[in-house]
Amino acid sequence: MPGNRLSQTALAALPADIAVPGYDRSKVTPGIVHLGVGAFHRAHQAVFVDDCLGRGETDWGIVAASMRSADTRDALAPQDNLYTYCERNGQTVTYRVIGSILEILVSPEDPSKLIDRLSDPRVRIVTLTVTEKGYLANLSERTLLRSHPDVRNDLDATKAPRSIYGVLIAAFRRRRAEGAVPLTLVSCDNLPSNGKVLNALLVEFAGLTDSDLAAYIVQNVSCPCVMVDRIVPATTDQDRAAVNQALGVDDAWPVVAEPYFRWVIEDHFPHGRPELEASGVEFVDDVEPYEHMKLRMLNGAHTAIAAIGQITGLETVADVYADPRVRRFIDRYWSEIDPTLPSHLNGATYVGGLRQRFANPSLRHKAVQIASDASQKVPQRILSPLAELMDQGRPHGAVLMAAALWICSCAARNEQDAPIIINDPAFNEWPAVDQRALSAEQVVERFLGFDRVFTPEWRNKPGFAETLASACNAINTQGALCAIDDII
Ligand code: CS2
Repeated sequence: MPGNRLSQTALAALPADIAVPGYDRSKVTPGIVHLGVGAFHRAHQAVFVDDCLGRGETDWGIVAASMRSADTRDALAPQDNLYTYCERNGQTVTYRVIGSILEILVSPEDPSKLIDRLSDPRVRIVTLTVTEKGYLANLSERTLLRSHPDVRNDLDATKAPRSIYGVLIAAFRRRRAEGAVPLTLVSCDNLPSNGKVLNALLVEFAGLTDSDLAAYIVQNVSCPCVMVDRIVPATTDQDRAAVNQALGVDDAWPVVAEPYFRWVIEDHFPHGRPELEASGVEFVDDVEPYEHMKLRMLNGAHTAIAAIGQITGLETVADVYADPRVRRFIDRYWSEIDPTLPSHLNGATYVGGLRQRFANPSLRHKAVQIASDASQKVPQRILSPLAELMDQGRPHGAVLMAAALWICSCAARNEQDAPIIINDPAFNEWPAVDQRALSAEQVVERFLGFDRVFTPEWRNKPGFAETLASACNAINTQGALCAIDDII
């Protein structure tokens, strides 16, 4: 019966169908520092690194760091940083204990410890999953939010760093002084051209205080772009109970994911990398086409589905997607997006897969989770293909409707009159709009002034505000599910 904790010594007694690390973890040395140790990292990159360690590449262990809370460290440290990766596809469930994370640090507790690890000459790669907001940037313009308190704090060398820039810059300074190879930085966040964006922001940050270091980064630091794909819902208490039942010991924080994954990486690793190909990771010259396809097809549709869930009160992606009106609408959405994608990628096969992935009822991927930080997701997922479609005079009714759904999902109450939970700090900093007290035209006018989402070009597009307001009006008067059906 569960009661004991998962740990290195508990591994030998786990049931035979639970896969465990087949390598000697005490011989693994750190080669990667990961910033942002959330569920996605633990169900994606850390699993493939675990494969590499199992194949004998023992110099690529991960030192993971949280840039904010101590939760993951507190859950995993008592279990030797082991955790269960649970893969769910309908009724089929598999469990595997992952051993690739050697240590977890909590940056705010002691940033100097993280800088020590980042300066370790054995470490050659830094991967990041800090989410869109972790870049402290105006992402449409690829510029730093220079007045953000964390940026201002980190520009002052006498203060303990808080952001990714503060710790990375301190590490680069040390590595350069000590003659260690520069790090390769791999952003695994859902941003278009993630590597280029990270590089530009880091150089901008360095240039504000140390132009020599900025030049060193430009010349020496490789930031390959990557596309990551795997649906990883937040772990629930039910998930924990099921995992603990299967293991016979307690794992305080397992991760649950779908079987599907993709990791496409530009192969620019001047200081070495693990042989991830053997796990199905793809190395290519140019990631942009893959990234476009995934961000616009999967993430764009996800954001639209999440908004429908927020407005209607339907809880999960599978719940929303079970409605035939939503499936028709999302099919239309994908067919509108398709002409914006590179023709050499097989969009039809990807869409076929997405239909199954969104319908997977065993994942319980909550709308509120995907809707979090939506103001930082909508520009690259929805508005940028929308702008292309409008400029090219192509059909775009469903994509425009997705933008309207997001606006209507930022209301105080849903169609069931229950409060809508909005986890979006950037949005919450913006003056509140009481959607019930205003007309759709007035609401849209206010939203078009939210320039972290709508750049000035949107305000100048003839007829755009009116069409968007009429879509919002349809959602508010007919209900979201009828309004999306109406445009088909
Ligand atoms: C989701 C993504 O929460 C979100 O914004 O759209 O996390 C999505 O599940 C992954 O990108 C799938 O690869």
